[in-house]
Amino acid sequence: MSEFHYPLLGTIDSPADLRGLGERQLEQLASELREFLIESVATTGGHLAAGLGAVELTIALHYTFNTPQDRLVWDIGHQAYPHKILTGRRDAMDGLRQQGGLSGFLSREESEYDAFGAGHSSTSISAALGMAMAARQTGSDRRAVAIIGDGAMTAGMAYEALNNAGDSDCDLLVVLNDNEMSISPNRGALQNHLSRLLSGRLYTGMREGSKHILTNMPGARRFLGRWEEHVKGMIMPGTLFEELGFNYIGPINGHDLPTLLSTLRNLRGLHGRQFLHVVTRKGKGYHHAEQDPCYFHGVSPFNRETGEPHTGSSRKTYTGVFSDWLCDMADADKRLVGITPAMCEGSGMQRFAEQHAGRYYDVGIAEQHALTFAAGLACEGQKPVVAIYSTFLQRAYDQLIHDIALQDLDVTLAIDRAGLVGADGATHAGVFDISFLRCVPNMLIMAPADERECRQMLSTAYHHEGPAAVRYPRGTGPGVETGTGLEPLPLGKAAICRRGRRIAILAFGSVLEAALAAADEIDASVVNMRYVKPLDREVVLAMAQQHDLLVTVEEHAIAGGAGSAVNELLAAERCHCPTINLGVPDRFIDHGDHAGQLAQCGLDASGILAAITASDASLQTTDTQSVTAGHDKQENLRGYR
Ligand SMILES: Cc1ncc(C[n+]2csc(CCOP(=O)(O)OP(=O)(O)O)c2C)c(N)n1
Repeated sequence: MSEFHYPLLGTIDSPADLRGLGERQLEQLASELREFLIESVATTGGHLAAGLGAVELTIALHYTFNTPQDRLVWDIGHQAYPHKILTGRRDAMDGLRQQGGLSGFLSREESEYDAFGAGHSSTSISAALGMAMAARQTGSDRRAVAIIGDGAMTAGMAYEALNNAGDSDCDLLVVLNDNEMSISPNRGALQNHLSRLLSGRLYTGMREGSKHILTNMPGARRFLGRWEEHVKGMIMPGTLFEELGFNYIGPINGHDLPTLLSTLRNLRGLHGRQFLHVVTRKGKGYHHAEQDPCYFHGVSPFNRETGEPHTGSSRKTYTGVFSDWLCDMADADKRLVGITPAMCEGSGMQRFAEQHAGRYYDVGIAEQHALTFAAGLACEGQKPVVAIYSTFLQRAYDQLIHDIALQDLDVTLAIDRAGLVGADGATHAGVFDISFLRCVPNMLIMAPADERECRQMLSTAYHHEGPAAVRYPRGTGPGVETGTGLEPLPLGKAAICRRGRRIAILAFGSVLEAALAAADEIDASVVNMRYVKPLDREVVLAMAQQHDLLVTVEEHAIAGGAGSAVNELLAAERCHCPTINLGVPDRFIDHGDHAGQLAQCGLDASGILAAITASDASLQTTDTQSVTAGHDKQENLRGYR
């Protein structure tokens, strides 16, 4: 970092340094911070637009609150790069989202200023409330502040927390950072409410009402006097947040530092539950991001001047395969409806949304609701397709069991980002879905090995009457043409890809290519299993009978995964073929490049080969139960049977 470019920012190694600056210097700091952020993300890639919008808010919060003693709980964490830069991580930003470098989200392990780890949405108010109550229990005067976006405010969990807080006697500040955007424009009645607040219609003539309310708040008279001098916004009765037991303050301009500082300073002195509505512009200060905040929400490395990405694969991603299939199937079947919990772009639903606006639902960051909403549609004969990331499906587990599977409702789950997800890291890893789906009765679960199979499996899931899931990985596959057909695959049938000797590899989904490469070296048989549920029993049992060693491979947690399903089948059939399960070991895998993550887990060709060689050698000397190991590759060698 050049001190020439960043004369002030270069002196800030902690919020204490920041608090040593005079208020007049903060504008310059904001402009340096913004420049640094753009330069940094242009090089590393990552989340940009939200951080740009939160620059002044971040400075004002650290300036006013005594962090890390006071707790700042950022929601999701994608907007927290300015916070990282101001809290001692400035010089580490060049390793952002890379192996061994800074996380793209928030991590308690990474910094004492990250009061709460995050990556998933809408947890901040609950966590900050917990901290506020803990402070009360222990007699501490530390403050707890949740900073949450209008997108994150669409999730039920945020209201569960407000509802709980509204009935407690905690000191809690919730800052709503409202930029009218989720990843795409925010939707729903809440956004309409916020827009009405912004338009000013609601607060005309309410000044007197506010004063009346404030006289009943401790210290409020003094606060009102001081605050009104600086702030154009005001405390209004009648907002949703007032009804939930908070004092609503705002809306105020989140790029106006003097206003932010005086408001926050006053709020820090107030007890009770405060709700500050701050209005910001997503992408603020970088022309390209202001023009297209949706694209600049999360980007790969780009040219600063033009805003164009440096690299881009021309190959179709699995998301692209889903996108084409969805439009084609929607053309063929008028009953199809598409649902996304606020991930239109990420899930590849833009074209569908344009072409079939009447059958497209962005339900907000509301995964639980998305599934039960789909269940309701299915009850009435519609054919819902829910596009959802594996990691976010975790939020909707009871809805899947109780509302969909138990009633055997016809819902298709298009599960994107299944597997390790590279730079997004542990918070976003999709490595648990097989475990939590396959124990649910009525589920059909498939994992494609290439793009063509992905399309076929989506059709299979769609035509299957009942809940069905296709889990496909982030990024591109081997590059197989998908074709244009909409026919289903035969149900529950695996495909034998290679006949070899002694060893059979049962590959589930994306790992097939690596399994084939490993098998070539040792002349092993390879099966593309295709279905996790129902398993192709015949093929598994035949492979077990014809070989000395079975090897299951999947880009998923070993615990409870597809390999476990094979183990269960073999045990039930009293089939004693030695088996090893390769997959993601029992620990969280940090961010980094995807190929590196696979190698770390022993899921590339050489890792698979190494695991087999190690097991095969042990087979000569022992017929016992386990292979112990020190590092990840060997941890995969779980249990001979
Ligand atoms: C449970 C969950 N679902 C979806 C996401 C993906 N996601 C990340 S940021 C984001 C939009 C957040 O919007 P907002 O809170 O308004 O923040 P902004 O980016 O506008 O500052 C979404 C949907 C997530 N992180 N967690």
